Amino acid sequence: MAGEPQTDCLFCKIVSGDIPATIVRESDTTVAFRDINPQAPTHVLVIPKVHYPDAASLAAAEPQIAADVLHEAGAVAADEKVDSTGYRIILNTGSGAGQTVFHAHAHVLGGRGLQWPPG
Ligand code: DGP
Repeated sequence: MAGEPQTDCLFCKIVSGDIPATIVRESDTTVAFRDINPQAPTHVLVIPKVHYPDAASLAAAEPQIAADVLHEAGAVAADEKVDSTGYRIILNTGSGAGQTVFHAHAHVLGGRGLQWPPG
């Protein structure tokens, strides 16, 4: 069923605690944890607890939870004190755009200069 945990999904296993992660925030609907391969001094992933393959499908099915992900991304930036210097929220969508884990997630990157356009 839509939104249900997937047995082969890495991020569902982080939500369930079967795979450890450095969790920095948690809400009723989201978990935020440090990326295993950080690309900036702050690099945190915010994921919904429900399983949808990308941000667009999450937003279509569960718009409030998609809003919760964005709210938590902003809260992470404030916790990490990168909100005053600027930070980036990234929603890679599709393998052609670099998405490698097909459970919706927002990257929160900050703590260094960020170029535009991104690569
Ligand atoms: P994306 O390329 O947008 O699908 O981002 C997936 C991110 O997930 C990537 O930056 C690396 C991160 N990642 C992959 N496996 C793990 C893991 O087991 N633990 C943590 N904390 N992050 C992971």
